Amino acid sequence: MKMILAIVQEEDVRPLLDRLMANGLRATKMASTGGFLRTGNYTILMGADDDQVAGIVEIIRTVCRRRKVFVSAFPYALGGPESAFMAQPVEVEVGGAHIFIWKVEHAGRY
Ligand code: 2BA
Repeated sequence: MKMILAIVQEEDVRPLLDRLMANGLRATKMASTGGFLRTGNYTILMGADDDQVAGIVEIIRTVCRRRKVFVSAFPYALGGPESAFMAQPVEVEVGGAHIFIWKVEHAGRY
């Protein structure tokens, strides 16, 4: 068994869960926040059998889109308070999804 963790953007989370549920897969959605932009995203946790993993990754890859966002401040990323606001918005590409997969020793419902 594997644990799949996927960090996805807000716009993608609903269609992603719809697709996962339609395929009989299980998932948990948690609200999370990116360390760089400090904006909201979602972390999806999925416990899955080994032979389901490729299909899940393919669903995530298909549903989650890359987007360009403009940010006018990096309050934490660039250092001191003088860097909190920039004159020109900067374009940053966000998404589709960051996926981490690891082996599960044991899983069960108690
Ligand atoms: P954030 O950390 O808020 O990052 C948002 C976007 O800002 C990133 O999009 C990337 O395009 C850019 N970015 C992040 N760190 C940067 C840096 N040090 N310098 C320049 N640009 C930077 P994504 O790569 O699509 O990441 C989206 C979200 O996925 C991230 O939000 C974070 O919550 C999560 N994430 C990405 N890689 C991760 C990792 N290795 N471990 C844990 N979480 C990760």
